[in-house]
Amino acid sequence: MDGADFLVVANRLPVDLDQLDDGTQRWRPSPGGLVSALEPFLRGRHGAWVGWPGRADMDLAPFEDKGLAIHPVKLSHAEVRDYYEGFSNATLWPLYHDVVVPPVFKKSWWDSYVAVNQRFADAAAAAAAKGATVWVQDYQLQLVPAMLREQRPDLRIGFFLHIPFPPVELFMQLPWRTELVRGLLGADVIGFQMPQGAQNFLWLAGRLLGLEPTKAAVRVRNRPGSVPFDGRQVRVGAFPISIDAAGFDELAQSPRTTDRAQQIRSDMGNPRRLLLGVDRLDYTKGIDVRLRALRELLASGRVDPESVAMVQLAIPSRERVGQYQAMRRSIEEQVGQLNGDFGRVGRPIVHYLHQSMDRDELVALYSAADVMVVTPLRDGMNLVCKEYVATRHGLDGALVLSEFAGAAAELAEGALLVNPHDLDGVADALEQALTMDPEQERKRMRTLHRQVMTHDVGLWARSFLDFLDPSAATATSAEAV
Ligand code: GDG
Repeated sequence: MDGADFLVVANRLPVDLDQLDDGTQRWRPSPGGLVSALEPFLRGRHGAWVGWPGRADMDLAPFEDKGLAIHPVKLSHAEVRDYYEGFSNATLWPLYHDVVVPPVFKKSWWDSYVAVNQRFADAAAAAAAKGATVWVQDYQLQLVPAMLREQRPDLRIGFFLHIPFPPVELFMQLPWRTELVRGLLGADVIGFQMPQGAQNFLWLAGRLLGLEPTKAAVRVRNRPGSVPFDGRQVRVGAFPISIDAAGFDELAQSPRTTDRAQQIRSDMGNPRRLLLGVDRLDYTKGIDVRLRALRELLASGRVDPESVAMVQLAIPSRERVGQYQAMRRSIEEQVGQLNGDFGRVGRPIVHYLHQSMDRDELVALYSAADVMVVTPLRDGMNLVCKEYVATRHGLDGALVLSEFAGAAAELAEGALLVNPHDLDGVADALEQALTMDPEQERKRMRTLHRQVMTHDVGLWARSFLDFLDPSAATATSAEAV
């Protein structure tokens, strides 16, 4: 295989390896927002994706999948435990999400993180053509930019962080804070979801490495800051990610989806108002917050249990990390109590699903729901709320949204914003959403819908690549919204 001109380096590949009953294996596309966002850039040129196939100890040669070169990176069982479940998900994840649970600092996890980042960098260095553009994704791979630049100074290297970048006083807890900042500075462009994240990073580059970053406020998309480092000018900006809005809109309008949405409501006994939560089962998502607020409304008689039902889809996630096991037990206990106290035979209040769902069924659920409840304690962006909005072509439905989701900056006008730490406030907003008159709903949803439809994932990718690789960004600008 010749070297690739445009590479994505991410913890996971865009395909999953399935082990079939007869012992054979098969690659299955794992369609996600990132894959479809980057597809035009990857397929328009000689594209490649470097990532882990999702199973330990697999020796897999690079292969081609519909014109895209796939480079699997091997992780041992110990590395899945230490690099992935350990340093990525029990150290960095809680640290970057406002220490919602205490992060665990362990030197052996850090050592594994360094070793695995080096392996990803080596794989990318081997796969890239001269002068190629490489876009590294997310918190699992923050050392890759510097490791890659060391071997391949000819490359253009971008990095995007999907989760929040924490306040500086929290980041400073990390024993390996300077190494991480140095790792990121190997990139030409470092992207965050929010201006505040970019600002925090610039401050740390000054504090930890004695550099002199720009002082002007960072603004979204076209006004990044920068910091001189190692003879280069590193751009540091804010690029709020989004969804394939047109795709969700189209799917929601298909007769199959509208029929299925009706079926879902009727299976639930046609509740007057249907609430919906969709989250990975993660302690940052505030699933417990909304359940407590709903309980409060039912217990005080402000909401009649006969008039309301809720679907909570909790997608299984990181099930081997201890903090996730405890949280799952507590949420399932809350669901049980709500149904025990306020349900009746054939009519539970909360329909709790701990499973993944295909995209068609997910969109049917969005279409069926009157009120979408998104209450994270901290979230880099939150795509679920944007997906819900994109499916509301009829302009009905209400969105209750945490101020602590990145999406709140863009959706403040039409959503009912809540502070997830203020239980009374969440209960008030839920009640307001449940009783909102159709005219008010329409007005709010029109604003939300317009915002989401005009700020899709293509805009996100193009605005980042405008700085990293302008020729790639303009090559696909014909597909602009
Ligand atoms: C991280 C950041 C940031 C979920 N379950 C199913 C399913 N999904 C899809 C949703 C949505 C995505 O997964 C979840 O994205 P979120 O943004 O809500 O949350 P995280 O997984 O925490 O993502 C986050 C994001 O990265 C992007 O930068 O917004 O802040 O934490 O697209 O639809 N899709 C299907 N079945 C499921 O069961 N088909």
